[in-house]
Amino acid sequence: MKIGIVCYPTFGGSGVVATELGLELSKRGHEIHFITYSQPVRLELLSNNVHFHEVHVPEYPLFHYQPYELALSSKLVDMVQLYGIELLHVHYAIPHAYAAYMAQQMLLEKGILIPIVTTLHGTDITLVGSHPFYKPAVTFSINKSDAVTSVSESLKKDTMRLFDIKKDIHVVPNFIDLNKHVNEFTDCQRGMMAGDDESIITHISNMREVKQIPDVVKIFYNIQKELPAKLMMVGEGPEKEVAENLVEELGISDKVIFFGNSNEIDRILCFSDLFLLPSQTESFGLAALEAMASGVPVISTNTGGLPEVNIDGYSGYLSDVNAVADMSANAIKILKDTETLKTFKANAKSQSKKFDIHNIVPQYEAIYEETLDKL
Ligand code: GMT
Repeated sequence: MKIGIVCYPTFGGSGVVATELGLELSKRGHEIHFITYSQPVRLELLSNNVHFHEVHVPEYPLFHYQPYELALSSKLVDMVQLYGIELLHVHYAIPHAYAAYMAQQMLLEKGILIPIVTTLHGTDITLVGSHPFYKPAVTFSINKSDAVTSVSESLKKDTMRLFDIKKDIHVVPNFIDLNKHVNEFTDCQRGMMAGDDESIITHISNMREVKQIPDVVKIFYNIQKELPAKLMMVGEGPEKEVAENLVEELGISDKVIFFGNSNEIDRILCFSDLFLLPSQTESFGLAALEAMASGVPVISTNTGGLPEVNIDGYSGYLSDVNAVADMSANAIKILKDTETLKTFKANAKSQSKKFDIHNIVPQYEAIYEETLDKL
């Protein structure tokens, strides 16, 4: 199939999933066209089967806001015609599903029928999408998509509860390429980051408010009072400064490393002992799955899709949002005993196998085929 993928090209989970999906589909013989405003961060290699088409939004002083949806829908129309793309898979409803629908209508005028598969990722539904400003457009775009998928059962329920949805929503969980998470480094160069007796705790996110960044620091503060430890903070976002200030205030600057955005997530996870994800909400928690695939147990909240990914008392622990004391106690429970840590690490790895890319990508292929057959 010739598939056009529209996504946010950033470090955010939806962009990562879209990119990894495109790359795997290309390995399975499909021709993939990424159409977005810059080359997706995890898309390092372009090939015969993987193309990238940049959406330019010309600056015009009359426009207070430059119209990205308009530029995207025009680009979709052009690329579909030029490359004979047969199906559009858009990740994140806003504004991608909306722009794709406009492109579909323009192409129809030219006698070309192109189906749209929309994947809902979370914040497009739970945070931004349900805002009264966007709700009518999001509801319309979802209902007009030819097929709709969501990354967890929990997100499907939220979508049905928050919007007037007439479509069936297929749950296709996020996935992981386990081969990429084989730890290649004999000692992961762990010695560069921490002493032999120190546990390494990691948090990776785009550091927005929903990630409860102060809770990450507070949990670590409690841990390091009980056992020697270092905290690796990976990512960039508005709450990073809040975390830096809190770290300073708590007097633990020598124990916390801020990495910024990184393309070496596998390497950082390789030397990590525990992953913290105390989010307010999380439709899936791809970062937690990536940690587990590297054999890193997860201390997370029990909201959204997290209980579908992290199993309480097995691959890590789940607590209520803001339950800092509980999350700290659970973290210490795992870390303070070598045998317990070893068991949780093995369990985390084993749980991640449920989300093996080779089992999940065929589910998308089946949806594409079914959608094309219905035309
Ligand atoms: O959570 C983020 O920081 C990025 C965000 C996004 O919109 O790309 O992630 C959402 O989609 C990911 C991929 O499906 C999920 O793993 C995340 O749980 C989800 N984030 C939230 O629901 C807050």
